[in-house]
Amino acid sequence: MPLTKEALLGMYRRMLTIRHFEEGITELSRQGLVPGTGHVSIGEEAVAVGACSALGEKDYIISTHRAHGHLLARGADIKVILAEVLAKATGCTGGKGGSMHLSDFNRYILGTNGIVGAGINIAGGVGLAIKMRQTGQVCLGFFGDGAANRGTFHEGLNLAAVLKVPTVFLCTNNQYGMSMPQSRACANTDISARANAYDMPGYRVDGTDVAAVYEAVKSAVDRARKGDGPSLIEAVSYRLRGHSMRMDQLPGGSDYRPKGEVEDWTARKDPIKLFRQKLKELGYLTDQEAGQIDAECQKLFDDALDFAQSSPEPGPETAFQWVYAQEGVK
Ligand SMILES: Cc1ncc(C[n+]2csc(CCOP(=O)(O)OP(=O)(O)O)c2C)c(N)n1
Ligand SMILES: [Mg+2]
Repeated sequence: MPLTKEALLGMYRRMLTIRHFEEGITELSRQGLVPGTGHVSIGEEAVAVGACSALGEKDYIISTHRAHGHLLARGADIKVILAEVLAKATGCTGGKGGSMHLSDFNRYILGTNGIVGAGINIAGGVGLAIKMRQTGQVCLGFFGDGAANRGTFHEGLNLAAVLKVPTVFLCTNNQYGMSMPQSRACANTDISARANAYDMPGYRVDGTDVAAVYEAVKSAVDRARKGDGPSLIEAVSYRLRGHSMRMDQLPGGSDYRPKGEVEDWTARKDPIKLFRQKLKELGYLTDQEAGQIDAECQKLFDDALDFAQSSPEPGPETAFQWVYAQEGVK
């Protein structure tokens, strides 16, 4: 069924919310207000929103170090996420995890992970738990092109296929792993082609086209829910910012990219610009409405910032909290 006007506008709004959030924290990081670092997904918003829009309410996601977009696309509370990025006690892990350790169990977001490639296997394991419990859910595991070169990729996909678990493996190929171009790290840059080795469907989609991502993920989710096993999707996009906010602040921090490459992708393939254009062509959006949505999404960030900045820092008494499981506490 084609997406309705309301669904498409909702997706546009979520993409813009992610963009404002990540532009906002980039500025905060420049001002020294973000402890540690963080990895923004500017240019990759169509992957997060297209994929999460194809999930049912109770489907799980597992994510990576570059996760704000996935959390926001899945409906996590922007205030709680921003508070965590700013290491405040009101954040989702009480301000102790920061940008790379986000979760929202009420929204079936089981966590993000700074260990590249580790989430692939967790997503397969969650799929196995779903299958054993027979709950009819699906688990979507996000990972990057760099992660696809770790051994966990082979182990995770092979076992998931053997056990026929309801997991969708979604690789965001943003064409870089830190400063390493994918073309120098992969003999065959088509990651989706590896699906053949695991006897599962593989799809390669334009990751700057939110509807294309949605369609591919939807068919993989439908297949998983029917009990037909996992799929591999590769969403080809581009990281419009540096590897991390901190790396971008270093002199020459993005010198590893060919001159003009970022500018070219920004001009031609910014997923938000492309989607706005498409919505206008469909007659679903005017310039005035686009301006209004933009202001509303900016306000979501501004309100979240007020909340986070007026929140306390975690107290020293919380340092050992959640280190070990407590009896009777889930
Ligand atoms: C096991 C492991 N090795 C190396 C690192 C350092 N590291 C952090 S992010 C990253 C690049 C990951 O690239 P990719 O999977 O393409 O994700 P992207 O950053 O492009 O979103 C690396 C090597 C790490 N965190 N974990
Ligand atoms: Mg990458």
